[in-house]
Amino acid sequence: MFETIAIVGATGAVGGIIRKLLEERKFPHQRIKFLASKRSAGTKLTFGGAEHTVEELTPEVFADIDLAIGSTPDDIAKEFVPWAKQHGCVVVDESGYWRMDPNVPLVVPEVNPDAALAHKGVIASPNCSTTQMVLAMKPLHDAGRIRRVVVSTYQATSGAGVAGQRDLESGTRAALDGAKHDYEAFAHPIAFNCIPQIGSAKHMGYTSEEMKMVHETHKIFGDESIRVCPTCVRVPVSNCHSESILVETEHKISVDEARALFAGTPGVKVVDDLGAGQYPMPLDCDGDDHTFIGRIREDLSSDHGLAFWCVSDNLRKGAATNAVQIAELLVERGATV
Ligand code: 2RA
Repeated sequence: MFETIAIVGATGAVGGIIRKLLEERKFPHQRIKFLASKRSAGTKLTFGGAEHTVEELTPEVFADIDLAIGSTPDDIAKEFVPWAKQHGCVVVDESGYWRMDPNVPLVVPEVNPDAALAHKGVIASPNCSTTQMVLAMKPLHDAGRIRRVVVSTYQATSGAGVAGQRDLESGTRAALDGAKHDYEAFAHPIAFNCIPQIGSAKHMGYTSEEMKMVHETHKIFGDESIRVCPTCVRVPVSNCHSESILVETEHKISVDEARALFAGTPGVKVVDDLGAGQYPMPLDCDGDDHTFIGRIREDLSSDHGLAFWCVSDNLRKGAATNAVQIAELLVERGATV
């Protein structure tokens, strides 16, 4: 068990969900601390029926913390993780900063749990768009070895933070009223629109968000031969990312086999009855820790291809839930120091 645990970025949207999950899932601990920037220090939060005061994130605060779960911007994670490590505190980090560091395992507990056990003080949780995709890929890769993935994402505004969700609401209201709206989180209107750019231009016409899906998938599966072609799009949805995924496997997997494989995968729920209008949709998956899969069908354009639709709550499994599951894994496997 970790005696003293902490949430870094405790006042943010994901930090709030981490707090709720630790409480709901009765994460074992004796003491808990809530850390945030100087600006948010002093905020009162409730946990386990008691009121807690948020403390400022400083190097010294880690002196008596055994496990920290961090959800902060990359520049903050770059700074605080070495402070924690110096004090022997294990960090599960939700930011993008440490994910591709060769000394830091990148973990989705249902996919590569063993990687977490080899940690050197820091374990990273993947980007939300990668997490739900690799969870869906895992049973197919085990059964038929995935060679190629073509994925198009339909990413919710919550992926751009609370300001993104605010932009969707106020931008939609303004558009309906014929009023002008200055967007905070997006470079283009998100109301009644789709924006085919998430992140910055990065590599050969692909964005940083798209290249995360490529590199993080390779790292999680430990297999750089899987070819990934992503297109990431921001859509006017408040929460839950959707993905249209096409995989090509070395050994053919039928639709029935795929449905059974998905149904037997922890963390996955199949909702797949086109005739009855049943398939995963963001509004139905909001607040749920599962990754939902539907529209499972054979690829009409190749012999070993399988197409499906995948929806997951990007703030939960795509962020908070995955981080808490990593921490639970460390406790279960006794890898607490
Ligand atoms: C997004 N994936 O949706 C990002 C958040 N990490 O913008």
